[in-house]
Amino acid sequence: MAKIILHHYDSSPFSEKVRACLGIKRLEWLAVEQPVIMPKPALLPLTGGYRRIPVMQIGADVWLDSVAIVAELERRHPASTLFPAGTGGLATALQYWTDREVFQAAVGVIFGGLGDKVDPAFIKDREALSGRPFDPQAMAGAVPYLSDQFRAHAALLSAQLADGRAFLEGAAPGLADATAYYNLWFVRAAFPPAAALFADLPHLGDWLDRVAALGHGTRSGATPDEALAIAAAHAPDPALLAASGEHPMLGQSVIASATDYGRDPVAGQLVGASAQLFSLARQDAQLGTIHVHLPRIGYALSLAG
Ligand SMILES: N[C@@H](CCC(=O)N[C@@H](CS)C(=O)NCC(=O)O)C(=O)O
Repeated sequence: MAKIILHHYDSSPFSEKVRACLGIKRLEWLAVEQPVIMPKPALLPLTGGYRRIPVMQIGADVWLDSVAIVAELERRHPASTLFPAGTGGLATALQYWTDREVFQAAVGVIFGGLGDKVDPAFIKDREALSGRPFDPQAMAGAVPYLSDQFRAHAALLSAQLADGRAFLEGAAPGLADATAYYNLWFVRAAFPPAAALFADLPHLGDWLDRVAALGHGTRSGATPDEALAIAAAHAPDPALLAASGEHPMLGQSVIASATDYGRDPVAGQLVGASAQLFSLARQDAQLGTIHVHLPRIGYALSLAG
């Protein structure tokens, strides 16, 4: 059976969410290091243009976005469930809090704090990614407000842990922990002074240690070229297609793109659509047919041409 390949980089916070889920499930996986900024010549042939990280690949099937990745991990490896309290819908929805509101506060706190220490090439790249100015020195002005926001978000986690539970949903860890964890991990790793924002909140430090101790599963490495060769050697698995409900564009050539940032379009034939997932079939000159799976929430579909 083809192995789980995670295209990531170590400092990527959304990848840390996925790595924590791999840890909860104690899975074996191959890490492929991708660049932090464009160009990404060994990623785009797999995704069809999507540049964000993380991306999961299994054979010639590719999942975009951490939300689709963790859902697929749960579907194929239900043991050590990511939903220990049976809260699949709620824990999934929780990601739209952490991945947007909390993440944006973390970015401001980190890069506003770093100010003129941020690499100009990174700034230029992130401006292209967001289509907006990315100015760490200007962000510095918003740091007091964003620090306040970040602490208030973190205090919600502290409140959830107040009864002494080990993890957010009780005795066992799950997606709620992985997704609530990664922004605090990001702040601690990328701009340690800002960790003071939440260091005194009751229960939080012990919980962070417990989530970190879950680890990342069993990680080994592969090169980008090896990952591309694996895609070329496989055909997509039809059993993985988003189970078809009705969608007016099924069977047609479509373009999918994120609606927040990193909107680079992915073109393909819509071959599957479930309540939460789209599956697109695309042809790559070197790799052959690739199926790209992406979340419905936060991605817009339009007819090609
Ligand atoms: N909604 C996406 C967001 C992914 C995202 O913003 N990833 C960051 C890295 S953690 C990114 O791609 N930054 C630009 C880049 O790495 O090229 C997800 O959950 O995967």
